[in-house]
Amino acid sequence: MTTDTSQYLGRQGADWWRGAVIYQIYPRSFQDTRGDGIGDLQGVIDRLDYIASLNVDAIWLSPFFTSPMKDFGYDVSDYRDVDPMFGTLVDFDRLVEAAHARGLKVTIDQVLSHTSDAHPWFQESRESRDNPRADWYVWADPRPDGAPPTNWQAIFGGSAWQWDTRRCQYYLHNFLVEQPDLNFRNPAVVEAILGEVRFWLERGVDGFRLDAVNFCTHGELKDNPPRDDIREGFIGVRPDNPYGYQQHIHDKTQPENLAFLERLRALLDEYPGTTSVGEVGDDDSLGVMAEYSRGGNRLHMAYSFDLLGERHDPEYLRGILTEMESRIEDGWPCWALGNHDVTRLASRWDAAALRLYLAFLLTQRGSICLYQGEELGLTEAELSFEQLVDPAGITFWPAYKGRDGCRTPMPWQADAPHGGFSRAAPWLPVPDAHLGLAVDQQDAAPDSLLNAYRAFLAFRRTQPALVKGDITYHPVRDEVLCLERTHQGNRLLVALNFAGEPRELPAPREAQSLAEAPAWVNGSWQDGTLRLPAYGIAIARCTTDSEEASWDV
Ligand code: ISL
Repeated sequence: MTTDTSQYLGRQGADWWRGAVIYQIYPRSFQDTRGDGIGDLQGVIDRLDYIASLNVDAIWLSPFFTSPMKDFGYDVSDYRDVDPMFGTLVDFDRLVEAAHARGLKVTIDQVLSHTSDAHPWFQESRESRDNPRADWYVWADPRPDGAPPTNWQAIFGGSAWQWDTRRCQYYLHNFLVEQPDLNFRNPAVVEAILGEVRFWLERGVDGFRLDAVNFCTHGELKDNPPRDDIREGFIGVRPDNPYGYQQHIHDKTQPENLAFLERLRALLDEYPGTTSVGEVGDDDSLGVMAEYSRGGNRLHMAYSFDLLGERHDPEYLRGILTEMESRIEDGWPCWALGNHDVTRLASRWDAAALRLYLAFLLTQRGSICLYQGEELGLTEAELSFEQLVDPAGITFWPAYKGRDGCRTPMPWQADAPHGGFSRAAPWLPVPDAHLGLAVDQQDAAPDSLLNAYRAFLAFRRTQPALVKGDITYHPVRDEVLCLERTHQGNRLLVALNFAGEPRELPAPREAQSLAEAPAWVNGSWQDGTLRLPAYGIAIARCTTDSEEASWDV
C-alpha cells in the first residue's frame, strides 16, 4: 500500500509536534568538548548527526542557563544567558542553526515556577518589605509562635518555607531552599516571565518543556490535609519523605494557573509552529494533563510521571492510558519511560524486555520523549554516598539515592577514556558497565538496541496511524496488551507480550503482518492466531473493508 506520508512526518507544518518524538538531552552529561568534565553546547552540536541518525523529530535541552547549579541548572539566575560552563549565546544560536539544518526542531527547558536564590529578582525581593520587587516571591509572616505559615513540605526535604532574617518573614520554596517560588499572583511577575520566554522565541526556538508547570501559582496559605495512601514511585511521593503524607490541595495546581497558561499560549501563538509541553506532578496528574492541554488555548501538550514509576504490568499501563484517553478530550498527551529524574528504564523495568518497551511507547497516541542513553539500554549507575551530588539523594540516602544514577555521562566509545565523553574526569563517573553499551559498539552491531530504536523510529514515521491515529485498547489477556491505531481508513493492530514466555491468542483473520515493520517485530498473525515470543511484539494491518474484524473472539 502506498501512503503519502509527507503530511504526517511530524516535522512539517505548524502541528509538527503532534505525535513527534523528542530526544531529551541532559547537556552536562552529553558530550564535553572543553575538557572540564562537564558536557557543553558545542558537544551537542558535535553530536547532532548522531541524534539525527536516531530518526527523532526534535531535541529538548535540559537547562543550560546561568545557574549556581544547586539543582544542576533547574535553579536559574539569568533566564537570558548561557552558563559559561556550557558555552555562550553564540554557541546556542549555532546549535539551533545546525539542528534545523538536519531537520531537527529545538525545544528548551523553561524553569518558570521558581528561580535561583542568586537571581537578581530574589536578591532585591529579600532586601526589604517595600522594595519594587518585594512581592515578586511568596513571602509570609510566621505564625504567632514563629512557626512557618503552613504545613507545606518541600519535595527535596523539610518545610517548604525558609526563614529570611532581612525581612523577618518566610519565603516559599517547593523544591530546594535555593529555589524560591515566584509569585505568579503578581501581574508584574507574569509580564516579566513572558518577557524571558519571548527572548528565546526571538532566538528561534521551536518550543519549550515547562518545568513543574503546575507549581507556578500557589493557593491560599492554609494547611494541606493529610493523606493515608502514600503512592510510591514518584519523586517526592514516598514513605521516606513527608511531602508524600499530604494531599496537595493548597500548595500547587491552583485554578488561577490556567490564566497564566493562556497568556503563555497567546505568546507562543505569535510564533507559529512553536510548541509547549508542561511537566505535571500532581495527585491527579492525568486530570491536570487534560485540563492543561485541552481547548487549544493553553499548553499544546502535557506529561506526567505516571509511566515513570516502578509499575509496568500491562493492566496498570492500560489503566493509565485508557483513563487518559477518556479524560483528555481535545488535549494531547506526551509520554516518556525515562528522564533525568527517575531510575534508568533498563534497571526499573525488565532489562530483557527493552525492545518491547520501545514498541509499547512508540505505538501510544501522543508525543514521545526519549531520554539520552535510553536507546543504548543504559542501566542505573551504582554510586557510593561519597560520589553523590544530587541534593535530593544526599538528603534522603539510603532510602532514596537521588537522581545521579540516571545522569552519568553518555558512553560514546568503549575504548576511550571516560567512554569518549571527556578527556577529564567527568562530574559523575562513566560506569564500567556502560562501556560495552557505548555508541560505537552498538553502531557496528546490526542487532543492537540502538539500531532497533533507529529502525522502529524510521518505520513509525511512515505510518500515519502510529503518529497521529486514534487509539483503542482491548482488555489485557494473558499479559498481552493489544491496541489499535486508526487513521483515515488505515487500521493497525499492535500486540505486546509483557510475559517472559510465548503466548498464542485468537486474532482477527483479516490481520496481516506489516512487512514494513523492523525484523525484530517478531510475532505472527496467521489464520486467526496471533503468536508472540516472550516479550514479543506483533503489528498487523487490517484492511478498511474489514472494519467488523473483531478481537473479542
Ligand atoms: O510534584 C512532584 C510529585 O508530586 C514531582 O514529581 C515534581 O513534578 C518534579 O519533582 C518536578 O521536577 C522538575 O523540577 C525540579 C527539578 O529538580 C527536576 O529535575 C525537574 O524535572 C525543580 O526544578
